Amino acid sequence: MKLYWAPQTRSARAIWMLEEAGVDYAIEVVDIRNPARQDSAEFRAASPMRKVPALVDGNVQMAESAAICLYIADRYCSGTLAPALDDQQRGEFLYWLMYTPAVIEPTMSEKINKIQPNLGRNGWGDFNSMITTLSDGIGRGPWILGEQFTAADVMLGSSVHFLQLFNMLGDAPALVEYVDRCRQRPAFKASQARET
Ligand SMILES: N[C@@H](CCC(=O)N[C@@H](CS)C(=O)NCC(=O)O)C(=O)O
Repeated sequence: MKLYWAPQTRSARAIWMLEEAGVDYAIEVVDIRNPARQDSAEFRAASPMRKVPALVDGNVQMAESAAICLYIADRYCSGTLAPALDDQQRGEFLYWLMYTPAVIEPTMSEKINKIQPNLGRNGWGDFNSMITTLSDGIGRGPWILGEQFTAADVMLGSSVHFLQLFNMLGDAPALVEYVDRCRQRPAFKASQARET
């Protein structure tokens, strides 16, 4: 398995997920900050938008961190890092897995760029509702589905990690405790060990 990765990006999520899954992988660094870079044909096939992370696993070529996390969980750890297809927690798992790209990231972007949310037109609510909904969802935890850590926690945990790094978390004790728990995981530490 090959992971296309760059430091200080969302591709840390994919390493975290691969480490949780315990599968072997190789890393290929993409120099995303160089606009003149020459991407390989394989990378462009896996990631048509030329963004990291991207994953190649045999004939499987794909990008998008949430999709990669779901792929790894279903393909290699079904029943542990993802509820099985017939598990009644599957729907809730998918909701939270998608919460990062569908709700957290758009609302973060609006807040950073001081864009007034258009609640009626846009599909992601507003930043404060996003934080409250996530805090309520995590509740007492320890993980978003309760006792079982899943790929949804990789996506949410990395998002809360970024929120805190960007000083955007505010007064959200449940999220501060949650991200502290995430940071204690050996797989999270392995993903951060590669950052420079
Ligand atoms: N929705 C994508 C976002 C990926 C993304 O934006 N990656 C950034 C780094 S964090 C990137 O590769 N930027 C380089 C570029 O756009 O050329 C995901 O979650 O994987």
